[in-house]
Amino acid sequence: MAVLEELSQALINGNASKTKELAQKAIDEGMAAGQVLSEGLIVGMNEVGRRFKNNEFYVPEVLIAARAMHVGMGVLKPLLSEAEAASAGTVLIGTVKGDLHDIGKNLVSMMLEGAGFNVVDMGVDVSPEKFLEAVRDKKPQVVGLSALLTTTMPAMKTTIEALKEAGVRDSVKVMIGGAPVTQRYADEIGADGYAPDAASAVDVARRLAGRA
Ligand code: B1M
Repeated sequence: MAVLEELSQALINGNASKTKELAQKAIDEGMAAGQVLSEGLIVGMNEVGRRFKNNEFYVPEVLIAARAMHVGMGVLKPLLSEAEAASAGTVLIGTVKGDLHDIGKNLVSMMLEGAGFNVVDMGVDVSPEKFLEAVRDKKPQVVGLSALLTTTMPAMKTTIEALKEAGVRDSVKVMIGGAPVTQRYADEIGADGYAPDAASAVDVARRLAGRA
């Protein structure tokens, strides 16, 4: 089995030490960190998502796979960040209030860092007030909002409204994403950009930060 396929399988099996070992092996074999991420770890995580959806996997298996993903990402992160040293701008990113999903958001953060952005990661379950406070404090060019639940998508709208009410909406661009989110929803709530995946998030952030 090729190393990336083995890597995906180790992640699906939730074997964190094997995931770490294989991610390192792929790098040692000369593969680029971005390729190991997209063709190894993300492929594995997508399969985990598919099995969860079909009730072949339950929450514990998903959490164990998520831990393996985290460990694998630990190997790649410094290499992705090394790719471009100069800052392309600051992106403030977080998963919106009520939502605890962070795997996709972490991938987006890593890809942005790899593309030279200074990323301020606010974590999960971030309230509109916390986003507002951080916008005032960190003065980012772009604010990235992630949501994985249809029930938490409205928090994206509330966050944009909080920025508007505080008079800082015009000082930042807002980019949104997450599995249930669409371009149509972005237009509806007045976001400046939408990205369906981590790679396009980099292009959108570059455009919004005026670096495209
Ligand atoms: Co949850 N979960 N989950 N879950 N979970 C989903 C999202 C779900 C679709 C599963 C299902 O039912 N089929 C479903 C949502 C249904 C809906 O609302 N439509 C769901 C549910 C219902 C729940 C709970 C309510 C379950 C329960 O408790 N009954 C609960 C909610 C907890 C909460 O948040 N309050 C819950 C909990 C969990 C776990 C904790 C077990 C775990 C999260 C662990 C973690 O994140 N640390 C989990 C997971 C892992 C999933 C699935 C299986 C995988 C999500 C994931 O990580 N995908 C998911 C099923 C699925 O997606 N098939 C599911 C991989 C990741 C790389 O993709 O996050 O889409 P994604 O990110 C992509 C793009 O969307 C995009 O780029 C990323 C990389 O390409 N992107 C952005 C993401 N953010 C972006 C931001 C951007 C731009 C692009 O700009 C800022």
